[in-house]
Amino acid sequence: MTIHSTIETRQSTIGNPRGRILAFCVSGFLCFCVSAFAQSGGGYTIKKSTIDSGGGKVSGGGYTLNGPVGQHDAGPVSGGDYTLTGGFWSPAPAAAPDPVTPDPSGLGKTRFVSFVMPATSTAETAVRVRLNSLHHVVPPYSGGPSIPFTSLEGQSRWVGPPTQYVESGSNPIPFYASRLQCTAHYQDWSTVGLLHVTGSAITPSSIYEVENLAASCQGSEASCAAVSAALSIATTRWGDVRSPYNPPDPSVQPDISDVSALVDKFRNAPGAPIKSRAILAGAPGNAFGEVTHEVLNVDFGFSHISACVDAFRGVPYPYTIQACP
Ligand SMILES: [Ca+2]
Repeated sequence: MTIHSTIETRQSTIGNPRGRILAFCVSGFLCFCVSAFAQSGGGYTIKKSTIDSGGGKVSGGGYTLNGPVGQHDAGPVSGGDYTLTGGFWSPAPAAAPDPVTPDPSGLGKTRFVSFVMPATSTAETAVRVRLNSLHHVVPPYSGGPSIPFTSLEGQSRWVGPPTQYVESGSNPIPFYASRLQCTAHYQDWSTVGLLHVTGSAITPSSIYEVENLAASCQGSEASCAAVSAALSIATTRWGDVRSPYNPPDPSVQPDISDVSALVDKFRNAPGAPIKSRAILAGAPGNAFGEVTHEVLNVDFGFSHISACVDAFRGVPYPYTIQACP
């Protein structure tokens, strides 16, 4: 005959009128009750203590008792969308930071995702970009197949340190941009505001989710529960820099108005798209077509107009995504 039971004992403290008793009887045959009475006498004090683990098999006569005693693992345990904080004295779980919020312009971009960093706390956080849906082009490019990136879907990248740039030498409106990287980067983002993020993993016709992770996640980002709600951001079709945008518009883009918008940007005309929307070409010689510091730091060039004209002709997106180790 085998009887299973679990006994959990609690603290005993001076000042606590009586100790706690907790006993579970799994079988109907035997009930164990363990009492911990208040300890007092003389000048002695018994402080908080736990009984951890220490269970095992006890046999006698025809009986066997398998009994785990006390609790074993206190603290947070995560799985799927759930977090269990276990134990009598486990530490309080770290609060999730505030989420990033949408770019108030509401306008899509081809090679950037833009969002507003929360200004509510100066605590360090890291910003994760999940690659949910990559380069699913509808309708397809007329000049050839799109590069499939589906094998990278589900991966994440991290937002690197922000740098301030200007729209052009003659129009020094400042903006912040960051590049994606493979490792988490923690900092105080409270003064950044609107942030434009680029990288080889930001491709046209894609969907991303952006999350903000508390500093307590450092080193255990994959299982950490102190994560904000996610903001979903979609990129527009290759070369699509001015409304109408696909998506949500189902039309083939870019059209002639997109090419015209980039000519306006080249001329610094009023109403031209901002850099994060207008930049299409990557750094010369960069195999992944990365939009580097070098590209962001110079005035808008003709290479981006040329890329838009190619896209207008139906030429597919030419760049690939750099893998992380
Ligand atoms: Ca357009």
